[in-house]
Amino acid sequence: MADRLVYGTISTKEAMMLEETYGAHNYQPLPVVLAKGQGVKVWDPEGNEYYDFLSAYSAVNQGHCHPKIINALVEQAKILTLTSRAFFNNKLGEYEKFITEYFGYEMVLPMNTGAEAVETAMKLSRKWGYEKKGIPQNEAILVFAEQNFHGRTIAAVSASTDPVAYNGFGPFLPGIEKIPYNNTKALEKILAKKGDKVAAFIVEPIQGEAGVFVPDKGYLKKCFAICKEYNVLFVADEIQTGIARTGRLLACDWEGVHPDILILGKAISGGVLPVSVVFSSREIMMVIKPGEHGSTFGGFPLACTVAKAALEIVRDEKLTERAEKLGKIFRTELAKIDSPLIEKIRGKGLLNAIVIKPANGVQAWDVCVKLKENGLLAKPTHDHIIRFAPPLVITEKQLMECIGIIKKTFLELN
Ligand code: IF1
Repeated sequence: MADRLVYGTISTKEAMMLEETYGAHNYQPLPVVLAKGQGVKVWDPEGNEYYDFLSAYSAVNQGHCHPKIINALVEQAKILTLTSRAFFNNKLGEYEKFITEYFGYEMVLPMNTGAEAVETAMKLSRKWGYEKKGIPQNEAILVFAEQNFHGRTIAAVSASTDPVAYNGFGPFLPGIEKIPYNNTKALEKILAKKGDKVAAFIVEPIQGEAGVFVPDKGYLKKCFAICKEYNVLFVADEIQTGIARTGRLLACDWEGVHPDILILGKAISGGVLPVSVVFSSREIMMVIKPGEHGSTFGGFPLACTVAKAALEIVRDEKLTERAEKLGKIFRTELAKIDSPLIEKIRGKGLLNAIVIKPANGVQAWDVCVKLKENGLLAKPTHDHIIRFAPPLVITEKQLMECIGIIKKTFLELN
């Protein structure tokens, strides 16, 4: 490992010390410091090179610092960055037309982080429930799947079944019900019982944080049909699974499901700025009246410009097709690894995970530390599951090299 400073002025050791001393300890990062990123690769301050197999949790699908996105950012930043929504601007409407046509919706509400978009979808669903479905005021119910992840806000953690996410943050939101994931009978049961007051069922098409749980084929389609039967909105949180990650533009596309409300974030901007959106029909979206919802930066000119460039890359560089093709190769090759540490391999497109069976005192964390030493960055989720999600611009040659690194790592740990 090189140890002379190459990028920036802060060494790996110094960067870790500074974060440790001055930053909240709300994360336990892998012991690596990133100083530069380009495409599928990142470098630490000393110039050591790594393949990024996390992509900032699927926000960097277009690759780090994609020149087209960066150029769009820099050019717009010289002209106009933020206006607030107190005034119109010359970028928002053009972007809203582009992005609603791109994803096939009538209207869009622009926000910033994923959590804000989830909050927006929750508020929109509730208001639709009161104004269009006739649910008595303040009695709307939102149904979520257990083991979900929808962000870190009080509303999102009110829907969480992970004590690490909600412990110590109560009291929680009323009007939230949780049912088992990948279980259409559970949805049928709760809607049969309380459907008249349920405004929406909010679900991830694949549960990323839970450990890349891919539901049974037909789950989404069946849930959508049950929701329609009870006049309940089907809301898809595609913040992590969207934007080509699973081998379709949206994970819902695998089942031909068109969510009543669609939530996107992360890779909408290619990981350059926090950009999120909530899509819906005019009939649903128009229940939000002027002044009832928004945010300072929501849909700001810089974000509109960056997001448009980022989405054009997904289309022009055929990232969806690449994710499907390379994901199949990735899972096929991983399945050939003979290691007592590997319990299960699962995923869709280039959103994959290995479930680790701890052996000889080796945990998923140890595998990730060894992967790092071998030049590939991945991180465990929920102790024993390692998520592998490279930028979708990875070439087949690079993927094969990374599969070689993963095989070598497991051999070294066996
Ligand atoms: C962290 C997890 C992933 C998301 C889905 C909403 C949000 C996320 C499906 C909120 C965000 C991020 C958050 C980040 C790590 C990462 C994560 F491990 F936390 F759960 F990806 F799985 N819906 N996920 O995945 O979007 O507000 O973050 O923009 O909080 O540590 P956000």
